Amino acid sequence: MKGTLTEKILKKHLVDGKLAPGVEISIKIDQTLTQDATGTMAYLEFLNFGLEKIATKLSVSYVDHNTLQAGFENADDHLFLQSVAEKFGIYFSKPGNGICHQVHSERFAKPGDTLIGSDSHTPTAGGVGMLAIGVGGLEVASALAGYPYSLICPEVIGIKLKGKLKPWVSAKDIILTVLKKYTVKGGVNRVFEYFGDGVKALSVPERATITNMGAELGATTSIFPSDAVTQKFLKSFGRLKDYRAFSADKKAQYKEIFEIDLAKLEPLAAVPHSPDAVKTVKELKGIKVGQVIIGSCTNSSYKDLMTTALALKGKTVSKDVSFVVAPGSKTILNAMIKNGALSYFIEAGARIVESACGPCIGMGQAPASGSVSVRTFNRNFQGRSGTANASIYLTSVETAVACAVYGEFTDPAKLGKYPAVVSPLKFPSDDSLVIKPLPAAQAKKVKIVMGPNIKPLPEGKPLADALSGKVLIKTGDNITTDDIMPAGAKILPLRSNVPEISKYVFNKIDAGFYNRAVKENGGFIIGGDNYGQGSSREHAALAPMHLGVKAVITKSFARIHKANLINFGLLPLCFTNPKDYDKINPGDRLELLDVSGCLRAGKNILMKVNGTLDIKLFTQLSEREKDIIMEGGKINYIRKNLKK
Ligand code: MIC
Ligand code: SF4
Repeated sequence: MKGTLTEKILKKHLVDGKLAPGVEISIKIDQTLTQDATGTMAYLEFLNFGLEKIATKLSVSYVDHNTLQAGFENADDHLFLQSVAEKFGIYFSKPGNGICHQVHSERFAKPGDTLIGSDSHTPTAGGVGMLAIGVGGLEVASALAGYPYSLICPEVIGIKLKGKLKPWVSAKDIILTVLKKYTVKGGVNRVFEYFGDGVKALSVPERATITNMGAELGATTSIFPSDAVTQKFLKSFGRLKDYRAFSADKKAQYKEIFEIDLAKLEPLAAVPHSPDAVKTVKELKGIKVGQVIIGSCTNSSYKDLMTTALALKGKTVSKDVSFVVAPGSKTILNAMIKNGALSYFIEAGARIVESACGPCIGMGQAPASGSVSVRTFNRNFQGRSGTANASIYLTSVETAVACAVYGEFTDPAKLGKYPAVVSPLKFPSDDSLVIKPLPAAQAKKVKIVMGPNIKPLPEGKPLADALSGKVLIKTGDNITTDDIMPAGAKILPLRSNVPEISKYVFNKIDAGFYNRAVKENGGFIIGGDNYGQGSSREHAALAPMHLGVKAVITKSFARIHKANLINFGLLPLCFTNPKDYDKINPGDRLELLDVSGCLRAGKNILMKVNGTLDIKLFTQLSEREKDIIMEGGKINYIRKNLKK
């Protein structure tokens, strides 16, 4: 990794460990971000430490996920988040201001600095040259309390971009190309670093589209250099002072290099139900489309929206398509009102929704039964849209507009001349939905507001020496945290209430799970490869823990979910021989003996299945992680350290 951007930033922030891929290191965190759906837990966790103020240089609390207020729950959460932000010196971005990642890039991201965020798409800020990592809320709470962030030192993969994209082909097609090659599990403990002459031709929002969807590789993060393009971007948001030039050495050493000739790319789409199931738009030609949505933290920048608006100018959306636009931030929405482009949407027949995550997380706009929805988002996991039997395709805005106009998959080049979008030299700055940190004396007086839906965190119990129980569920490969702990308009408002949200664990793939877990007083989860990919939601660990799940045994884990399991005292175990996965069935009785002894000694753990068969399990944990598991989770562990 010598000479890479990643090495440079890690070196500057290293607190503990050696920069050697595969070993645990700890780094200083400059900035944090949270969003409301994970933020309430993160701040409840922070409050647990009993501190008076935050220790980071800059922290921001966004409200962008739970903005549909069908009951009191979400509004109560917003007030809780605002009061915590005001009390502890955190910026607060109110509902309607925009999607956390889009706003963070525009207003706060700083080249060369570190950021962790309780949302898996935090790497979006890598478009500005920041080392930005998605984590569980408890990691953010710890960073707010001044603790360094620990991670496996990543390998660095170089993605060399050569040449220039053709008209109607865009940044989304670049990241889909990378996803096709590396797949949803190809990025674990890796950073994807972009370089080459093709980088110059990409604006910051285009770079951010790529680093954003790098999350779907399961990567630690993705990053672009900071150059004249970055400087122009920061200047347009009045932040020239945050600019610093920053690039990898000419002879930077990458683990491997994947070269992409941009001129050879063509419009692509991820087909149901995985972001790495990539096909060309040509292959999909003629598939009828019922809904098209432009938005999400992947593709709702000024460039995205202007390209859409100009491509639509004078055209009308197909009568059989519901066309929805969710601008990424209020700043962009306002810029489009001021330059008149918003009316192109209106005249073409678009439905404009709030600047928020909205349909991306199943908060409204669920498609019709069995229909096809084309979205510019980053995830098309089955059921995430709110309609289990809908087919969700992920594309660029260019392809999405073509689908909207023609009502079926169509090569966007058919739309005519490619619109040339020039970003404004200066965006209007508008702080009407941002609350800045208060002066200390005022902050001290703020009272934390907690509505009735905000329930205390469940307490972790120290690790027992013997674990026994039944197999509650056996899943296949690539199970997402959306499968484990679904989101959507009905379940998301329960994010601050673990006992209530626990009723929905695995609900979409196994409706009987909750009752079984309660009847059996907990038990085990068996998973395949890449278990827990996707979202950073801690609830996918917290809720199973609340239901008495004792350990999760898989072929392999996704990075953030594994850390979340550890943070809540749940043992992440793997089969020493992956074929043993086939020997276990739902309902089998499992017994694990001398668990802590084996853990400490770094030995395999022996598991008895139905009292007869012996299976060997292992776990890869650092000494720090072992301590956390022994204590029953990171909150107990930090409390103990604070006492010391
Ligand atoms: C997502 O895109 O899945 C989310 C919703 O933004 C999640 C966070 C969450 O579950 O609250 C993520 O990506 O981490
Ligand atoms: Fe929001 Fe979707 Fe981005 Fe997650 S992926 S932060 S839900 S817009």
